Amino acid sequence: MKRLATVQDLSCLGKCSLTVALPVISAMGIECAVLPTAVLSTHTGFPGNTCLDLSGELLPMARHWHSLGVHLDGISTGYLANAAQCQQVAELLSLFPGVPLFVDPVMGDNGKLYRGMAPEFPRAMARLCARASVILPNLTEAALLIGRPYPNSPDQGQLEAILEELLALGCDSVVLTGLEQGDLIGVAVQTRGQAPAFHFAPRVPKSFHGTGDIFSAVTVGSLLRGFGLSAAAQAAASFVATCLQAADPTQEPYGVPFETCLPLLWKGL
Ligand code: PXL
Repeated sequence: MKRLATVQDLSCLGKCSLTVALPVISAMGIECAVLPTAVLSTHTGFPGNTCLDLSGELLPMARHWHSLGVHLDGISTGYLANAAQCQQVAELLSLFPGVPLFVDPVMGDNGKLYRGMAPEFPRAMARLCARASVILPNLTEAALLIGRPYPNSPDQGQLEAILEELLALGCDSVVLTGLEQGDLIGVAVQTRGQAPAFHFAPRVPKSFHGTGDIFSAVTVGSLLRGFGLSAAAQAAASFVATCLQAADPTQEPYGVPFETCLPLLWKGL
């Protein structure tokens, strides 16, 4: 069985980050080892959350794994609690040379940095992206990574320029999410030296916390199961759409009912 190590927070209520990555990756028949970056009472979409920063634990935990000679097939990152953790992930990576890194640069949405993120965070995240095989930013995170203003309704040419600038950070491939075009929602996928591909599908007009984390987990799981990048991103988009269709809009901060959709992941392999 393949083994993924995922580095992200444990938000104890409000399904996102580890509480979605663990079940999703497991349902795809991949072992999911976890390196928690912080423990929060809820994600930051609820007011007044607690946060225990685990920066002091990340490298000791990784060094312990290393001392056991553990084999990893991939390392993925999600929400990191501060800029120092971006550097720590880079150090952790050097303990496991040759293991592909998948970075979801979780920083913001709708043109804004998430509450509690320091202004210097995007630059630290951009340095981590340089080490990645694949990065999975949404449009807000893409703009923050390349230091440009958030583009409202970018056209094809602008999107292609953004993809090129993201690749210039140093990663091998980009999956750019959250591209809205009328009633459609899409992703753009590009690998260095190749043409970009755009995949659009009908948009489910609901917005829920944690769907970006579900998208990343399914994409990374699909890649580890041998899918190509476009097929992996499309499988993830379709899974998120199914979860959104089943979601009750009054439960927005609690996340989507992905649990009942998990069998679809196994069937899709
Ligand atoms: O879903 C992204 C995410 C992950 N982790 C924490 C968050 C958020 C988004 O708000 O607050 C702690």
